[in-house]
Amino acid sequence: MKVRFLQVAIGVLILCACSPQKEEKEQSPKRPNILFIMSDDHAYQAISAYGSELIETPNIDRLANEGMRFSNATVTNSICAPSRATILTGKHTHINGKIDNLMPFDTTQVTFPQIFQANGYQTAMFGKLHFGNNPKGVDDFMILPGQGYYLNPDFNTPSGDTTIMGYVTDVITDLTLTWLKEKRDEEKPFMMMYMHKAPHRPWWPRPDKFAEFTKKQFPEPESLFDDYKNRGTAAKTAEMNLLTHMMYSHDSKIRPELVEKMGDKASPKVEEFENGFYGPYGRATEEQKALYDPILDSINNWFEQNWPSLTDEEKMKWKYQRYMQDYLGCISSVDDNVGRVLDYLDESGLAENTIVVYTSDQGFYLGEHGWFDKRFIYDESFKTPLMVRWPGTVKAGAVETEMVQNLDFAQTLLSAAGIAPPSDMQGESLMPLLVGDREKWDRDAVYYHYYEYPSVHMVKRHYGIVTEEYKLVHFYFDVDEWELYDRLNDPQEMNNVIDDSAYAEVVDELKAKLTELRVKYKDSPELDSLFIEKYRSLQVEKGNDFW
Ligand code: SGN
Ligand code: CA
Repeated sequence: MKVRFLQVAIGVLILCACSPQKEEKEQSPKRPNILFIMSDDHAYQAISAYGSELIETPNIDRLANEGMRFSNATVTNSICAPSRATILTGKHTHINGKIDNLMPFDTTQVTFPQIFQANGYQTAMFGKLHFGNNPKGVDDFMILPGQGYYLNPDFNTPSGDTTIMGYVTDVITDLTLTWLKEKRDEEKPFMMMYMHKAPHRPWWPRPDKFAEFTKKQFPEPESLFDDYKNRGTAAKTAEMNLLTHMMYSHDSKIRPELVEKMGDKASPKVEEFENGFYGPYGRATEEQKALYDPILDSINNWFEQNWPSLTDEEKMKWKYQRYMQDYLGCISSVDDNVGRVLDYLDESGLAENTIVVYTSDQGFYLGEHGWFDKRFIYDESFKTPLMVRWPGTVKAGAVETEMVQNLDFAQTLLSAAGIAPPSDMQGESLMPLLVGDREKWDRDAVYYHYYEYPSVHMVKRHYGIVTEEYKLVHFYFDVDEWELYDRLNDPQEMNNVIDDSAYAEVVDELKAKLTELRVKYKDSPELDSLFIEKYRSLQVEKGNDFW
């Protein structure tokens, strides 16, 4: 109780300390608006500005062409709610407590929208939060409960719950546009968080995108058939391989009845398809089903005729294509909708004084290492897209290669708005990089810590240090294994060189540096053990059978 009171008191103090004097408020009518766009699981490999060979994303690319693209933006803990907690608090997850999707978020903590609100900004949030509680510090919000639905989504709002018919990416954008057009207070700058559910699993595109993308074939990544040789136990035991863990029905849209008939072991029983096939399809109206059915029929007919004779290699290839068709179909809608919002900013004249950020809550595997999902410190899930457009301040077409993190976002946005960030935030403002003053930036390593294990996809707990040249990782639970990757010579991270004597010195140096980083960010072996115990009791309480 005492601790709680203290936390609230500290929160109030922080809010007060950050409130500018009245004079300052009146003097700064030109404070920039902020439009923070975030998608869920949008891999940088699926953005053409990042050189994607899979899809064109002309609207998202505008932000790179007209602003700055960060080629080494990363997360501190590659999973949904922890990433969001880090973004909102500007703190590592072992400090804000949201170390995994399960752990409750302590809502007495200060989140950055509260600071904007206290400083005279009009604030709003639309879309996916995935926190288990409503956002604080926003004047208006409509958020999806939990993961939300692709079709005819439900929303939590300040005045109760509601359901809106349509496709989730379009609906979230409609809400955002309506707010900008009708609810915006022209006397105040705004800070809007526009957050997509797409392209989260189970990937369910809009009918027209489903029709369009199921006609396409995509280039395979080089490591699709990775056998995890020269890697540690964690890569070998993770359950996110397309062939063995991607489900025919839940993921590839084979009707559950057909999967049952085919007797496939990789997919659960029909009644377990709450989230998967019957999750989205079950919510479709008869009219919506009529649009999906012909395409589903053609996929299912092909599967019924051909699947029995496919080799494992052919099954893997087929699953990869189905995966990309649906995942990229979802992204195509995100791109169209980002375009709608950018067009409105142009038409309304808001574009000029609005900072637009595009990012994702983390990266994702698009078949690299044979995987889908995220969680690992390896590049595809460790990195995340980040583009910032700020006319007049950020040079158009700039590419920044420095290592930045989602940990830095809160301080960056606050600084951009002229608000002093609270001193206990753990990131760095990206302002020096945004204005091209790189000399003021001296970060040479970042820290990462993933916790959610044992859980879906079974990625073991690990922490690590990443520099431009190396990645040193410690898997510390269940196993005690270290891995080292030479990022410059082995960018695909296929060879763990921890035992290669040529790297002995590098390992010593990096281990020392990692210890320093753990101290700097206030992480420790004691906290590691505490979180294992907390997680174990939460899982047991929820009746989850991982322990
Ligand atoms: C769901 C997904 C998983 C995913 C987690 C976490 N399964 O459980 O594949 O890793 O969410 O994702 S599904 O039944 O929804 O397909 S997160 O983005 O929320 O962290
Ligand atoms: Ca996510």
